[in-house]
Amino acid sequence: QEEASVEESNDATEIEEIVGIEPGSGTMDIAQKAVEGYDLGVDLTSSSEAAMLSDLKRAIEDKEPIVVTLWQPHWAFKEYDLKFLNDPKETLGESENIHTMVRKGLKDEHASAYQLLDNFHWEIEDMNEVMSKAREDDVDPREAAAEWIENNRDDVDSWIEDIEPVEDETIELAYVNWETETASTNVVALVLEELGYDVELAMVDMGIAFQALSDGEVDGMLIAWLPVGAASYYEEYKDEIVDLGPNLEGAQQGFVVPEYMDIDSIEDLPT
Ligand code: PBE
Repeated sequence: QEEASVEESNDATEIEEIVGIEPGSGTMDIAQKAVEGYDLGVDLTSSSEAAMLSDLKRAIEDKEPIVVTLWQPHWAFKEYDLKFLNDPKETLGESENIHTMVRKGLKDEHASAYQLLDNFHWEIEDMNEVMSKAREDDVDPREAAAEWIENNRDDVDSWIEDIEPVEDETIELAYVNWETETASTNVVALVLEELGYDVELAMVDMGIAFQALSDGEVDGMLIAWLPVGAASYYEEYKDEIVDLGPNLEGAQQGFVVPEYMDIDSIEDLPT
């Protein structure tokens, strides 16, 4: 009996939808392009990171087939046995870097903040540590970030050495309510506070973040996955913002399925 149900769960022809995340995300933009590029006969449904993760959890508990849009770093890969579907057309961002971007004029107006944002650079394991901390110990992201800073003082010191502390200056960072971006933004916010800044965090949609940065309404953001994920937004706004380059390298986005599913490639999905 067990075998029969496993058999069933492996059947990719049962797949009718790909469970996506927030409309307007880079992820949904490239997922839509992949659905078109591979001519898939499935619906790409939008939801949210949290709703996608609870659909994934439920499917795994029931050993049902499911395809989600997901990315690495993410604690989901630690918690479940998951695999990225191969993406031979390379539409989904197999090797992504997360870029730091600031508004024009920041360098002149808040040189220390600019310097820190330019210096900020960490590894996949670091981001995973902050995300997992927040999840497993159920602490708020600021506390998880503070703990990471405590445990990684040398890294933080290398970012801030030679930077002049400030007084009575405010920096506003835009971010999107995704666990990856929440982790990095909270770490940087705390280090800016160490330098003496008042830091305001604006949680917005990705399109709004790009627009606010290009209008100079916020000072910086750490959310753009490139060269693929945020490419549409980046193309639209790149002349009005300053790209400081990657703060993390080797991230990945794609269509992800539980290991028990018997498919390996996007090309195995129904067309
Ligand atoms: N994400 C999470 C975001 C960035 C990180 C992959 C969902 C996106 O670019 O849409």
